[in-house]
Order: sequence, then C-alpha cells, then structure tokens
Amino acid sequence: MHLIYSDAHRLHSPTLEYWEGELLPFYECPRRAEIILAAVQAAGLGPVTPPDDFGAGPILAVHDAEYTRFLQHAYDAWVASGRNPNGVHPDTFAARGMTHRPTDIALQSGYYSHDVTTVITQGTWQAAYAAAQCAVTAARCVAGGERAAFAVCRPPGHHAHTDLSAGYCFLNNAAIAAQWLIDAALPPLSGTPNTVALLDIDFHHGNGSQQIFYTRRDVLYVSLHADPNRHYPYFMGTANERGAGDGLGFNLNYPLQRGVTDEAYLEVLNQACAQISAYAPAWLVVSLGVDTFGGDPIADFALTGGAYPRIGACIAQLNRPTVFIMEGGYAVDQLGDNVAGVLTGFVTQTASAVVN
Ligand code: SP5
Ligand code: ZN
Repeated sequence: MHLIYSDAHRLHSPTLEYWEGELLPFYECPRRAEIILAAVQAAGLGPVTPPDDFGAGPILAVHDAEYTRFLQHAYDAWVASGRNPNGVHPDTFAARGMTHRPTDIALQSGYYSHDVTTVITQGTWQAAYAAAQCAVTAARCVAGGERAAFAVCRPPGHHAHTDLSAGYCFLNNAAIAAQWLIDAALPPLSGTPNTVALLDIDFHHGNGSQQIFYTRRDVLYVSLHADPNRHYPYFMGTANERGAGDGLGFNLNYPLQRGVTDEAYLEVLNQACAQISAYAPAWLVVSLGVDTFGGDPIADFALTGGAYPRIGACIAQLNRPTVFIMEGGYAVDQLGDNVAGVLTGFVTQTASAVVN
C-alpha cells in the first residue's frame, strides 16, 4: 500500500501543553510521525510517497471558508498585535449562546477553538494543509483501484468540526478524504451508491467527524472510544447520539469503560464491523489512533501490542477499498510498532483471503 507522508508536519510543533494547572511537553509532537514512518517502512508495507496538491477545494468541501481563513492568518495577526510569538493561545472561549465573533482575527481564536491544545504557530497552517493533502492523496490511490493506502497525517484531524479546532486537530483529514471520495470517485461497483463508512478507532470520540456528517446518510460514522463521562471530548460521544434528520441511524457510538482488554475490544469491534457490513459502503475510511494502547500516557484502555494486527485483520475482513488516516497515539516508543501492526494485520488477512 502507498504510505503518504510529508515533512511539512514538522512545521507544527508547539512547545507546551496546559493540563490541570501545569505546563507539560506537547504530547502531539513531530517525533510521532517520524517514528510511525520509520516503522511502516521497516515493515515493508509499501512505497513512501509525498502528497499531491489538490488545492483548497477538498478542504472547503468540509470546512467553513472563514474558519480556514482564520487558521491561515491568525498567527501573523497575533504577532503583529504584539502578542507572544510562542503561538496563538486563547484563554477565553465562546460558550453557550455567545455568538459574537470579534473582528480582530487574533481574538477569533477563542471563537474557533474548543480547548487549549490547538495552538497555532507560524507553520501550523502549512502542516495542517499538507496533512489534508496526504489524506486526499491516499483517497485517490484507493479510488484508482488500490486495495488500501495509509496517510501519515500530522496534525491529526478527527476532533475538528466544520468551523472548530479541538484536541490537537485543525482540519479533519478523515472527513476530507471521505468527502473527496463522495465528490470525486466512482464507486467500485458501478450502479451502487457512492457511500463511505468512517470507522474511528482512536481512543477519543471523533466529535468533529460526528458533527460533520451528523445529518447525512451517505457517510456512516462508527466510533469505539472512551466514555465521554470519563474522557475528552466530554461533551459528545454517547451511544444515544445516533444522527439526525436524514442521518438518523447513521451515527454509531460505542463508548467503552476504562481498562478495556484485547478480547473485550475486539468483541465490540466485531459488532461495529457487522454494522458496517450491513451498510455495505463503497469505501472505508479508518481514523487510525493507537492511543488505545495500555501504555498510552493520556488514555486508560489496556490493549497490548498483540491487539493491533488483530484489529487490522478485522478491518480487512470488511473487504472494502480502505483509506487509513493517522490520528492519535502518544506512547511514542511503541507508536510505530502499533501502527505497523494494524497495517500488517490488514495486509496479511487480505492476502490470505485472496488465496482461500
Ligand atoms: C487526536 C487525539 O488523540 N486528540 C486527543 C486530545 C486529548 N486532549 C485532552 C487530553 C490532554 C491530556 N494532557 C496530559 C495529561 C497528563 N496526565
Ligand atoms: Zn485520541
């Protein structure tokens, strides 16, 4: 499978992260993508390819134009107004009923973000733009007939709404890939509907992906994640959020308890995959996070390294053209092996299915 990667992710590297009154090193760091790239290359999964530039079109098919303008210009406006050049650090956020958007673009940061982890630095827009192009390039590989492709996206994307950055995410790479497939690809079986299942296996609920597709039935969103009563994003991700209007029944959340083991996780993943099979999508997009690992510093599941090839094999059994999009995972020393494990399990299962 093609492994789509751009060095531009390094341009996004905030130094500190605020957590319960302390400043910690920024967990979503450039070394993550480098370790993942090294591991997937060492596993011989396929050629590393830089992204093509599809322009702003695929991004604007998902995100609000004013929001993307803010992401592009906020840092310069912030510095030009004499603020701290470490990065755009809002401290006040628009909450319930507060709809005024300040005219000063530097002050729009609290309007367009949901928490303090989406620090905009000088190169953030370039990095986020490149990650989105990686996602579209991987989608195009699959639209062209390849079985699967992997986009090493950084910054990640699944917490970003149409007009809100959140949880280290600015542009929703998985949603951009899914929407691009709907807009630009022909379904592999002609005459069948051009639909996407977006399977989200990051530890956190993908609130952005849910919001983007909540009222639509051409994208089925299915997520396994920590119960929001216990973990970020706290205010979305319960099982009774099932979609609305035309999309009612096309949003499936599986909130999970702390300490989930390999067996328990795979059992729920099998249920989720049965729902995806019943939907019979033309395409599968996977928001691939490995912060489900027991050693992850910001999460509380108990998966072992051995779970990841089994997860990949389970996804392969859906037998759909599959775009893997990198999301979270912060146990940096095991991060590469866990990601390579998912993809290796996928490839091995695919090969054995062809033989049998
Ligand atoms: C893409 C993704 O995985 N985003 C996760 C965003 C989670 N943000 C909230 C958690 C921040 C934890 N900070 C340090 C905890 C130290 N014990
Ligand atoms: Zn996560």
